[in-house]
Amino acid sequence: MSLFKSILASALICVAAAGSISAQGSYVPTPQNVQSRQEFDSMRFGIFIHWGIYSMLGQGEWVQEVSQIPYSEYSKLADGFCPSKFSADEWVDAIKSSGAKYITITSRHHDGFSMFDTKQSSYKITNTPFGRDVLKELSEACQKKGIRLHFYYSHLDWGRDDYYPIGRTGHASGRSSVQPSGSWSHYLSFMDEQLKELLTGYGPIGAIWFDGIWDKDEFPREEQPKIWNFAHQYELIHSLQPSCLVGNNHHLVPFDGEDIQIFERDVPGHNEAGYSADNGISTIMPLETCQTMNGSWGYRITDKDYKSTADLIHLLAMTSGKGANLLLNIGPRPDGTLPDEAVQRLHEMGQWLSRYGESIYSTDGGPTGECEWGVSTKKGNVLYLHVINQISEIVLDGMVPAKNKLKESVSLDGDTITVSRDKKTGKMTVKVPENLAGNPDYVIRLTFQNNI
Ligand code: FHN
Repeated sequence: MSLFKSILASALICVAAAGSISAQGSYVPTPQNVQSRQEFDSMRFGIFIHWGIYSMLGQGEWVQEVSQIPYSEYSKLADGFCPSKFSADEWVDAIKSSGAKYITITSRHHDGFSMFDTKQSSYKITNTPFGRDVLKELSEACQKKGIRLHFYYSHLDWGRDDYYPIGRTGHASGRSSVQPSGSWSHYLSFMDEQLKELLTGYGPIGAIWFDGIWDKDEFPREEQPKIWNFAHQYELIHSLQPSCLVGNNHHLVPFDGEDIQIFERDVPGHNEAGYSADNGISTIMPLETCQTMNGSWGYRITDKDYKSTADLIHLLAMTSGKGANLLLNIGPRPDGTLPDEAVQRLHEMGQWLSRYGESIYSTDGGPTGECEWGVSTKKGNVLYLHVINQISEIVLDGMVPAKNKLKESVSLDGDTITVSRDKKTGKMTVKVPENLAGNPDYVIRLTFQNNI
């Protein structure tokens, strides 16, 4: 992708908003939950961590399924898991240096291995030679260093007998094909007990991030809440920690009881990854886009296809322009370290955000939508134009009424920006300096007399 496509003509070709969703069912979030939604919405940038025993095979978190490894063999990886270089403090320092405000880590992925000291299963990190509870260490480091912690939690499980009937994946696990009595309700209770542990033993948790119900996609959307007992599960979470947000990466219109809408590998309104055909865009919930830093979620030893820092900054600007957070993924190595390429990008994003962060944090999506030249964000009486693709001028028509006077027009690099304005209509023509190559996102700040 060319980052600075030369666009000679001024343009206002913006992408139309996808179907918006402005109502939920009967769920009424508590005041603490509403406050937590607002805080989450102001953060704009978080880091996703996919880490588990699969990292030892270096082929991503789906290796058990993709390589059709039976559970009896795969589970032996646990006996060799010893990430001797893991340091929660080092992770949190590196992540904080990027300007990210929260971490979402896999507490249990589809392989069913718990990365915490659960009492509900012996298939867990404290039964490996490592013997340490990484979530505990991470929660302590996060609290000490002031960064919020979220837990990813898989609804799907490729190992347990009580995950029955099996869905569309996990058929090579070698599980009993005979239904153990009371199995599904047992599985639901198992998840409840684990969620109780996660929400009572690890300090304040910003969100539970569910994933995997699409494994049972033979059931229509309307039946999913009943199958997974969402009413009970979501209520359990909200009662244990009222400010804990519930998000579910089901790629569907959000269900009652959810607090965040998640988009996988696409900014809201796009569907390049193919997950967002049917989910609309909520106008009442905070939005979050998750994306990989290379092409993989879990550690893949051969995947060096890292997005450049400039591309990641574009992504952050694009998600912010849609009023969404970016949850950017890293797959740590089996020794517990973050890949060097990831650490470098964290550092570089932090450098960019330390200078331009005012145009990202605590902003809303701006009035332009997505345009050829980039996007806009806004905060109070300030409009930020994120010029990602070179253009000579930007025309803003019908966005800020003429009576709202323009007080200042500068770039965040300190350049004065020429704006001509039609006194009657308020239509503005913003002159963009030439030769922006080298700056991944040239930010123009337009300050008005009143809120926009
Ligand atoms: O199957 C998972 C995948 O491993 C990964 O966790 C991503 C992250 O969004 N979610 C699922 C696919 O939708």
